Amino acid sequence: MLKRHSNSPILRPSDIPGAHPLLVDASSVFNPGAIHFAGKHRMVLRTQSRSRESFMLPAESEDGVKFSVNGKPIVFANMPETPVVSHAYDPRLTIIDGRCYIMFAADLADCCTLGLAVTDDFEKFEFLGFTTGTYADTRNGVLFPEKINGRYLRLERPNIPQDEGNPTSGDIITLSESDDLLDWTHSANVISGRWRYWDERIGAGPPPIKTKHGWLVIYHGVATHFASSNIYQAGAVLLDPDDPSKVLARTRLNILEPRELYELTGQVPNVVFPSGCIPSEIGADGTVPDHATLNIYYGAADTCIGLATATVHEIIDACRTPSGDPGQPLTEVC
Ligand code: BMA
Repeated sequence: MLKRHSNSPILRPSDIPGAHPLLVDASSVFNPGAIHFAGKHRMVLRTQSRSRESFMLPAESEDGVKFSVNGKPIVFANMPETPVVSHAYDPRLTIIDGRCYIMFAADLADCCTLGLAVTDDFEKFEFLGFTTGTYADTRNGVLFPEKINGRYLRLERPNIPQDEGNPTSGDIITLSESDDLLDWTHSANVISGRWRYWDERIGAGPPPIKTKHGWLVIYHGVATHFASSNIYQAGAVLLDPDDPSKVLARTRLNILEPRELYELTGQVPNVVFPSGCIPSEIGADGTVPDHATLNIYYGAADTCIGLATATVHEIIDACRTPSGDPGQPLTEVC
């Protein structure tokens, strides 16, 4: 349902400047955070060197398609030496009160936690802390761009232990609340994975988009029941504008699945992983209008970055039709 941009993939490992010796001939660039900030389209890229170490790089663009990448990895001011973070990755960007916050996954010795950083200019980045809260092991944290009922909100995906040797994952996207963006308390389960279908394991993608119909959340779903490999796909859910724990509609079909060669093959085959979204316009009331185009940036096969688009109207329509959950018996003959 999403349309791939004709320039997709818009960034490949060969686009990473070898400015830093560790990033000469980088192995991958994927799962970017994206935002329009200070007059430009901006991304924070997840990139891996040939040592498979993870780095974040800033990138900027005038048109949202052609990005120039700053080859110097982001060094977060005030980042403590302990606990030791083996990988910091999958940044999600949200503007709150004019500042750009970066929430990212941080692999520690025995769990994954969510780190929080902030920038005002995409040159200096300050680490604010590892967030704490109900879930010690959690990932795919995304901040809402405003307080609701006086509190900050985020979606997150608590990790549950998987089969030994497999990466941690989970099948519930939850809503948490906070007064300071650092300490979070669970407030509700929002959606669960739908076993046997496209979105068995799930996690929020880009931060929620405010529309006049509600909060539009693009998420990833993983089908785990194929023998050869898991398939990472994208879907969407519409949440109540005043109480985002309430689901108004959810796509029964995925809206993007791996089909192009750069999505089917790479470091991890069969992956589209949406993580950034930039609307073509935002109305005076702060909502993204129905006719606005969403640029959706996604990691493809954990190797490069794809761009796909749709209007708000098209994605909300896909949340509503066809209705129901996968597996529901057909009641009409078409
Ligand atoms: C998830 C995360 C993502 C990654 C995806 C596919 O569990 O690790 O960063 O893109 O798997 O490998």
